[in-house]
Amino acid sequence: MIVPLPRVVIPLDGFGAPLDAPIDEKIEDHLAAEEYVIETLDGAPRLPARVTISAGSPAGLAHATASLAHLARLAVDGRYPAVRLEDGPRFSHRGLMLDLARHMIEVAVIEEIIEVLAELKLNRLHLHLTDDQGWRLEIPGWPELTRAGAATQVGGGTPASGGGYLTMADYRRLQDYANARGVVVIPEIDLPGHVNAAQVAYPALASEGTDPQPYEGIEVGFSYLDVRSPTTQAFLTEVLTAVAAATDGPWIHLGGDECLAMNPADFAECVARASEIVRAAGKTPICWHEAGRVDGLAPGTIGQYWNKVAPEAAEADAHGIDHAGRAAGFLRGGGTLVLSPADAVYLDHGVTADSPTGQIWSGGPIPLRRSFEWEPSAVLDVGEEALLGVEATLFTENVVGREQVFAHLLPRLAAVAERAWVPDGAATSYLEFTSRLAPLVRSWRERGIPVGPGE
Ligand code: TNX
Repeated sequence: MIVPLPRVVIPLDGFGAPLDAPIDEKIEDHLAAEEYVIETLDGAPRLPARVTISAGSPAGLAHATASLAHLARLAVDGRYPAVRLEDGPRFSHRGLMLDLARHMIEVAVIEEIIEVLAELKLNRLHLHLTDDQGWRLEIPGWPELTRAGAATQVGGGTPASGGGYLTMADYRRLQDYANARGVVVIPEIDLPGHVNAAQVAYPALASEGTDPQPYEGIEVGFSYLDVRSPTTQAFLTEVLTAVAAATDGPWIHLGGDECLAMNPADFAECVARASEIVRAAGKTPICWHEAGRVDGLAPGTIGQYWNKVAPEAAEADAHGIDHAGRAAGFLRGGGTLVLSPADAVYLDHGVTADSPTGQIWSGGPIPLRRSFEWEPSAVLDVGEEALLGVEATLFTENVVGREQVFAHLLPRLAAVAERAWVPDGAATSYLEFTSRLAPLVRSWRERGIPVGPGE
């Protein structure tokens, strides 16, 4: 069978339709938006061979089409397996975060990644666009952000190889490309920490007496906005409003992570204000889980949890952070949670201990099996209704260029897609998963898509 595993698979009695059989598509009201049904039966001798697809919306039809392509890889003698699939997702948010800030990822490569997302029925692309080492989105009225702020990257930027950014036209084109494949883009402007590149562009964003310098290292947590600077106030309003206006989807990610040098009251004031600006612009804010302690967050702000599958207690954390407690803060404000447990879905980690580009900070390398064998409802002590979904991340301090990007993503992203789509009760064995994955890995390789190690 295919990846992710469909909810119901019914073998049909008879031959499967030939791969060139016509496909009948229809939208049916009784199905939820992302649900679909496929039948691949050759009606011979009474009826002509055909494949039928019904779905609750165009998104469901796109999932059905992806499933049909997977089924075609299981063909014998030029025929689909004869099956009826009845399918739909566990979670509505099934995503991948790409870090363009530490190292820019070319638009053409992002488009290739979007194809893979659609193939795995992942429907959110979160772009981490700003960090200490680079600012990667053109903002009207703030030209220095992408002039000075985009010239750097981890390990040294030059005009030929380093930095870079998305113009507003690139951002438009990427969203069109994603929308056409059922993927919603979520931009992240990381604040009030991770702002060194913005401060190099506009030093008035930093506290008086500091002199921001371009940063190409990989330490985190040192920079923060001066919440009392009038430039910061204008920056928050104008940048977030411009990003909201340029974004089709309903979400804007505000970061809120690893802000270790700012005093907690200023942090709270800044994040709360940013969340209100996003809400006033008609969007729903998302923040990394540390921001869950902020009382004034806009109602409905979504939290993204990045600590481990088994949350570290405050006493065990280097900065005394109660990770699960912070995440719970979003639920009190009427929000939900996206789960990105680092030791399962942080795909910047190596697959094996000897990976030259892999991180290990969450406790070691992350083999495919680790990305597959975890249960979302067991991470935090919250009910299923509190979980919006699951998102893999690819931070790029050490991951550079198409080859390394894909080698980190694949095949582990398929395991994350499985956790985001398939209900726990249907969880299957790792061995069974790898047998479903094999034809897809073969197909990626045939299409020239780099795939990393599987174990
Ligand atoms: C943590 S988890 C980060 C990033 C790093 C990443 C490296 C989180 C919200 N922030 O700043 O790039 O680890 O794995």
